[in-house]
Amino acid sequence: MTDFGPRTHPKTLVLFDVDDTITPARKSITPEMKQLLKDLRKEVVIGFVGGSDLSKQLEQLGPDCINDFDFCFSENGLTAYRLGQKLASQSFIGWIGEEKYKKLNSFILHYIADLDIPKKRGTHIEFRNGMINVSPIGRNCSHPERDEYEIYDKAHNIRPTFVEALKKEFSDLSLTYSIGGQISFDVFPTGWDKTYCLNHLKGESFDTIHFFGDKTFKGGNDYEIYSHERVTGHAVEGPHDTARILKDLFFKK
Ligand code: M1P
Repeated sequence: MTDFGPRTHPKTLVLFDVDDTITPARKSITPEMKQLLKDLRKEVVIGFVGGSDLSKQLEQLGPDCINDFDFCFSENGLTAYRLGQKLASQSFIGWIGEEKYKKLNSFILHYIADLDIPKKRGTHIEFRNGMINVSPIGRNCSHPERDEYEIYDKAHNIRPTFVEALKKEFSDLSLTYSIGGQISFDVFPTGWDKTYCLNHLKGESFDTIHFFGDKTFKGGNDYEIYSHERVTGHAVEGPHDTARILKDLFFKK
């Protein structure tokens, strides 16, 4: 495997969730966090593993994020880059097949059509490489509308109820439904959670893999990787907390 270049701890990898771990939810990284990660990259090997697709991470982490991190794992690692080079991966449609996907897609669209919620905005299903993302309000909503929807969703249990209906209807499919953000949930084959990215590290020789995430509780989309036996997990309450722990772990004199 290619050398990562000089690092104080070349056998330590630090992986980060994105939303609410190194950026505010669906917002851009701050210059302070960007600098901290740049400094950290002199100490250890770094990567991110997000549920979102790469286009959103490019918006949030900057257009050069593929080169700012040693590993970029989008969609839990179903889209992956190592030192700026794309790695081979599987696809959701290849796994599920067109016929079963059509049934899933139609059920979701009918369910949303019948859903009585205050606002609907469009792009209710986002078809990605390694998963689909389903949003009752629709991904075209504005930032104030997403904040408003999140509160409504919590009060009326919209997404958990939706997920239960899908589990019942598609009990023959080995699918996982993950509520990782504010307005949507991800649907992917069971096992294609964030631990999927560890498959890309099999040929590497890290002796420590740290992971930082905010949704590390059971049911959260960081839970599986946070509690994985190969990983030292850190539960954080936001980017400020991530920064605090990083300074404590790697920059304390
Ligand atoms: O990274 C967490 C989640 O971020 C987005 O969720 P939402 O738009 O609901 O806030 C999505 O990109 C989702 O896929 C992802 O898991």
